[in-house]
Amino acid sequence: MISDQYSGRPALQCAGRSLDLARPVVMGVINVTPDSFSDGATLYRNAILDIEKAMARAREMVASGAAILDIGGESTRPGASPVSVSEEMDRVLPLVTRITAELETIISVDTSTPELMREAAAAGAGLLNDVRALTREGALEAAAATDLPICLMHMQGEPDRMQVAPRYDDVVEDVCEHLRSRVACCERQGIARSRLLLDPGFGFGKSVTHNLELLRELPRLAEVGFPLIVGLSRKSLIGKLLGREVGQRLPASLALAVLAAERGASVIRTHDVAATVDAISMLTALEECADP
Ligand code: 7PM
Repeated sequence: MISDQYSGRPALQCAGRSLDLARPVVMGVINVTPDSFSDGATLYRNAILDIEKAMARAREMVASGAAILDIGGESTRPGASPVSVSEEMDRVLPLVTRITAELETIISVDTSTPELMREAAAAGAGLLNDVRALTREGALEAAAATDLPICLMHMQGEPDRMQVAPRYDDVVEDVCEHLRSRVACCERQGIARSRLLLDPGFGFGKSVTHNLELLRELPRLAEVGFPLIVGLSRKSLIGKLLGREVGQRLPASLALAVLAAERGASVIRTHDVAATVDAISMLTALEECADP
C-alpha cells in the first residue's frame, strides 16, 4: 500500500538531485546550535571545531544511507529562546557550503528565516524545512523564489510556550485543516503543489495523547495528498511513556519510525541514521516481497 502511494508521482527535484519517494527514505538531523557562554575568540574557535564535528557526522550519515541531511541552527526545543538571524546564518551557511562541496546528498535547511532560505538555496541546499510553515514575514516570498521543495510543518503556538497547555477540538482534523490552509497560501504565492511536503509536527504543541492520535491516524494526513515527513526521533513522548532519558530512546524511536512509515510517511527524520535505515529496510523488504 505505502510503497505504491507515490510511485506514480515524479521524483522531487532538489537542487539538481532527484528525491525518489516510491519507498520511505531517511533524513539525518545535524544540529549546529550556538554556544552562548563563550567570548568572541572562543566562539570563533568553537565554530571551527563545530563545523568539523558536523562534517564528520554528515559523512557518516551519508555512508549509512541517509537520503537527506537536515541542518538546523535555531533551537526549536520546547522552552527555547530565539536565536538571532545573523547567528543562525553564521552557523548554518558554512556547513551547507562545505557539504555541497564534499558530499553527494540532498541538504535540507531547518529554518523559518527568509534570508537564510535565500542564501542556503544559493549555497546548494535542496530542500527547505520550516517548522513554522512559512508564516514569518517574507518567508512565503523567499521560499517561492528558490524553486526548492518545501516541508510545511504544523505547530501550535511558539516554541517557548507551545507545550504549556496544547488544546484541539479534534487534533487530526485541526492539523489537516491548518496544513491545507498553508498549502493554499503557498499556491497563492505561485508555489506549485508538486513542491510541497507536509509534517504533523510531533511534539510541537501536542500532548502525548495528541501525538499518539496523530500517529495512529497518519493515513488521514496522507490523504491530504502530499508526501509526509515525520520526526519522532528521541522525542519527549517516548520519555513520558517509558520514563527514558534522551540517550535511552533509540529502540522506541525505531519502533515509531517503522510505525510511521507503515502508515504512509515518506521521509523519516532521525538522529540515528544507520539504525533507522536498517529498521525501515525491513518494512521495504516486506512491502516488496509480494511484487511480481
Ligand atoms: C531540541 C528539541 C532541538 C527538539 C530540536 C528539536 C522536527 C523538525 C525539529 C520535526 C520537521 C527535534 C526538534 N523537529 N522538522 N525540526 N519535523 N520537519 O526533535 O518533527 O529535532 S527540531
